[in-house]
Amino acid sequence: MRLSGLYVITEPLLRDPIEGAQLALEGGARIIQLRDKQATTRQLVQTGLTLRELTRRYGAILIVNDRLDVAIAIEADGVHLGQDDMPAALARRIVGEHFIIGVSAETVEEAVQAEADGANYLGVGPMFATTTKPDAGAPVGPERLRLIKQAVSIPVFGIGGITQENAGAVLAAGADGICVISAIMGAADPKEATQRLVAVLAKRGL
Ligand code: 3NM
Repeated sequence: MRLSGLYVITEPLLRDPIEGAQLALEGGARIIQLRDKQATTRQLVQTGLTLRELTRRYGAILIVNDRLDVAIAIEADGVHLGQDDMPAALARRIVGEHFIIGVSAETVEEAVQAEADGANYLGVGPMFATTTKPDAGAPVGPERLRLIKQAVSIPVFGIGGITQENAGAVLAAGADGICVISAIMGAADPKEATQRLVAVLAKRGL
């Protein structure tokens, strides 16, 4: 299955992950990432198992942030790894071919390395200023995504500060999809916010 479209990430500080994922799935999200920097491993596994059931019901993809062990344990479809997490090449040795590995890349060099290491997709950002990830660097903008897209052949998602208003600029730079947290988890009506972003993507066939 080609990785593209709307990729929604949970954030318990904004909304309960299960409620948020349910609304995003109802709105048409096809990829959900379990991300919870505060949870204990036990909590993460519990939430993950519920999200596994939920995403299966909607035929959606489930990715776990950072934690390869949790991703395997709950039978997620994949894991997302940052530059400080387990290197993608080592993760690949553990999971074999049939498991999605996503990697965060901020530069062309990181992107090329991630692809060589066996990543299936890239998250490139932050596209714009974001308060959701306090340790994110300065925005790299859609132009960086364009350069990265030209340098790799795996799907590239823009992330960071993406809204209904600026998503078009990220897609115009060649993104295969967009990842969002606050635009959906922080929305008064997450289902409607999802539908609106899905519509922006659909205009470009994504
Ligand atoms: N990673 P929002 S930015 C989780 O640049 C994450 O790698 C980023 O949240 C990166 O959609 C980010 O609310 C936060 O800006 C995205």
